[in-house]
Amino acid sequence: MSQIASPKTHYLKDYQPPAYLIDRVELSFRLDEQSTQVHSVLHLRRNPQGPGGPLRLDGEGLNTLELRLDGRPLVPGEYGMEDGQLSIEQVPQRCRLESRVEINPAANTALEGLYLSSGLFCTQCEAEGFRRISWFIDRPDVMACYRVRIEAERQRYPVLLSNGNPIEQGELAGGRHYAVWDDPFPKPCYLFALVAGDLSHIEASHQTPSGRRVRLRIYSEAENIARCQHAMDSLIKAMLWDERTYGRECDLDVYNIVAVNDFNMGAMENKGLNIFNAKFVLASPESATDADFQAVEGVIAHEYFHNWSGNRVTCRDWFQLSLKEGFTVFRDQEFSADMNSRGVKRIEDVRLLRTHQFAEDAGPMAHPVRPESYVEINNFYTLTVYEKGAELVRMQALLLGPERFRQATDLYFQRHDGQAVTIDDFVACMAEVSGRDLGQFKRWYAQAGTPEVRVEAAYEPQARRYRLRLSQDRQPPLHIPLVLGLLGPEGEELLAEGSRLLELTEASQEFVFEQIARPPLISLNRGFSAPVKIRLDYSDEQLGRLMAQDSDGFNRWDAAQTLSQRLLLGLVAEAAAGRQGAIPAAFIQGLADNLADQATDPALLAETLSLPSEGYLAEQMECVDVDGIHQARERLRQHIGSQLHGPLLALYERCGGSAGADLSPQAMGRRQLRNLTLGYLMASQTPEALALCLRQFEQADNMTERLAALALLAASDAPQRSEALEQFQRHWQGDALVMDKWFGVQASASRPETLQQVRRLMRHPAFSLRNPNRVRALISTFCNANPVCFHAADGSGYAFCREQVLALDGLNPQVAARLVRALVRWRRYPEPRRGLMQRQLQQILAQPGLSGDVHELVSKGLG
Ligand code: B3K
Ligand code: ZN
Repeated sequence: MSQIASPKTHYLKDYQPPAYLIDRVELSFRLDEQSTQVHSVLHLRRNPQGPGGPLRLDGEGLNTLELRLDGRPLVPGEYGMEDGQLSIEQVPQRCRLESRVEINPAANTALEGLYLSSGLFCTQCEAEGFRRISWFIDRPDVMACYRVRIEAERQRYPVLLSNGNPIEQGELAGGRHYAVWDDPFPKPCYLFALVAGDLSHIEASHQTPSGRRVRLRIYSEAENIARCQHAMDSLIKAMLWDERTYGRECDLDVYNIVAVNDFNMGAMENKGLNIFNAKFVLASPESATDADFQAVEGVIAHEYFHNWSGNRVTCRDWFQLSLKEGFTVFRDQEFSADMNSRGVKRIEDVRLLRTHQFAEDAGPMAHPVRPESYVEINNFYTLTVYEKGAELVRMQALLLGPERFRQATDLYFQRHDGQAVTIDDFVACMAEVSGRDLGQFKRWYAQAGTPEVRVEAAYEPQARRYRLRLSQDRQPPLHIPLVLGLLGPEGEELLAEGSRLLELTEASQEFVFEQIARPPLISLNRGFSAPVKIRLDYSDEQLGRLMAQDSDGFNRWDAAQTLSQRLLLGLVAEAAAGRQGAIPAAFIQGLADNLADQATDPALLAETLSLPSEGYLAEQMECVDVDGIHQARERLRQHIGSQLHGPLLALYERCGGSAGADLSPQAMGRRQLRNLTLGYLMASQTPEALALCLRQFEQADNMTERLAALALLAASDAPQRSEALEQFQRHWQGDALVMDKWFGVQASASRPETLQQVRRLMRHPAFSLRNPNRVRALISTFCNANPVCFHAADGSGYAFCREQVLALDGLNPQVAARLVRALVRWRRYPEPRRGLMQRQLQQILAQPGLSGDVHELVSKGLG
């Protein structure tokens, strides 16, 4: 009898409510590294809305020691155990099902269910990890109240945590002790959590507007406790923001966060007991970059916001994942925008979306925000579900306007509190409050792919009329909200209201503007109001005007990006034809003007002065010329570095001098700008630039500047390169998170010996294939952030990827499945790369015993 579910496709259209519901669960853990016993009592009742049929429970890898129904032991023949399910035919309307199982946390390298991380017991249950802990109806629409007793050896596991409130604790014989936790809120089992270990904590307290005092604790290993304060500050900011912005307050007496070293993703929003990848908790200026600080703030907030958008109101089934993830990402994006620079945050979010989500939407794994089918749900925690899902919420917020949107979210939280619901329920609240028909809008949730909007315009001087025709390529057409401005010759807004919201709902639609005195320059999709590609042929001169004059900061940045992109892709095409394309003086002058700009927010200026990444440029090519892109971009960087040496140096010096501990947006912006100018200077390859870089590496009082200098050195051929890497290693070898940065800068260097070096580093004592952060820092960085080496024409990068995917698949299928994505877009590359990538995928597929996770991605990739 097998407990391993064979891979099968699940369809949204097949949804059926559960046959049984579980009202209450009593769990009791006897923790032991190799042999933990889990005793569970499920208080079940037949679901009046259910389809009938036997009671079916999910379980995976459980050694079942005992099963009892209403106190009576079940004997073989009374139940079946097949394909990861326990089924019992004869079950009363209400009953008590007891099970006792044995599991082996030390052998759990998949990091799903109950596992050990650096001597700490911890859990990860989303999406379907609870079935690796105990027999259960493991689906989000079964919500129960939990009482959890944890028993462990006192010495090694002094801290015992679970969801909810601590209600009892005590000593036991043999050096053991126990704690009992009670969570008053019904929850799906994916939100269950348990932690046991030797942990320190910091504590704070927060009073909600209704007067509840919430005790906040962040737990970590003792040596890291000094790095937890930023996470605590972020948590309190997030609580205040959610009270103010959504009227949502914390419903708990105790809110705990635990940092663990081995974690498959960023963090997990378990009710009252968030478990975090240490990378998103720990931060100090010496050891973390500004980007790390911001990531901690964002992820802490994201998980806290889930307490309402995800926990109080949860998903009916996993097809609705974006209900909680898209909405919560939107909430965390807006939070970060309010805490930092709104304009910069929008640019970062759109860059991520356009570089990676658009790519996903154009590849073999393209799926709608609400997928219709999946084999392994863990493969659908994607940029589409998260980031595009957030854009869909953003568009609804735009269509409703801020007040109505707030009323609609109030209605959603109130109407569905304590329920497991669907995306339709969310949109219905938006529609009801606004009185708008959002039926057409909902197509966004069901269609994969990035829409394109074509723009044609005509100006009639006599009639002072401007006609704009917008056409979309989607069938049936989507409801696309596009914010538009019309600029006059001096950059003035020609529309009285400045910006206007156009709603494109037809395949092709004309918008007419009267009383337009002069031929306007159009600024479309301001603020990136819709996640689409705009097809509009601007001249370079028009882009220059938008860049200088548009009142919309996002479109100013976007015009600059389009100009650089056009230039770079032009250089790639010229080089492919054996010519050296020219770099126009006007382009360099435009940059020089920006370098001299002392008025603009430094972080925004840094964004404007940055060239599009190699990955983004690759996205713009039908058939990707990896080396051509790299060479063109390096040539341009070098040209900028030497042509603008003086102004770059001046700006570099101007941006110096803020203390590393100053984490204000201003100070962070200055560091970002300083690192960017250093990069251009280093590209010029002058001894002066190298001296600056070495000075910054040695003297920086913060990781943001030290690491940027190290990355530049690591990518260079400077004789000081190895000494710098060596020195960094000596200093940080005991600090895993910082060592990840050290692995990363080496893995991303586009140098001929990088692959060899990556292989060597895999034998470094600080590296382990079992730790997802290490794998991401070294192997994923090489495969995803080093296009030149990964796509080496001899196929060595691809073969390396295949080897690592297979090695990881036996340990941790989720991590293996993330990695294999580097190969699935093989059709976009010219021969020989295309064939070489395809062959690696075929070899992976031929491997016996492949996980469902990797199998699904590879077969879709090849299919
Ligand atoms: N909800 C978790 C992600 C779980 C991933 C499971 N494979 C973190 C988050 O989005 O907040
Ligand atoms: Zn989330």
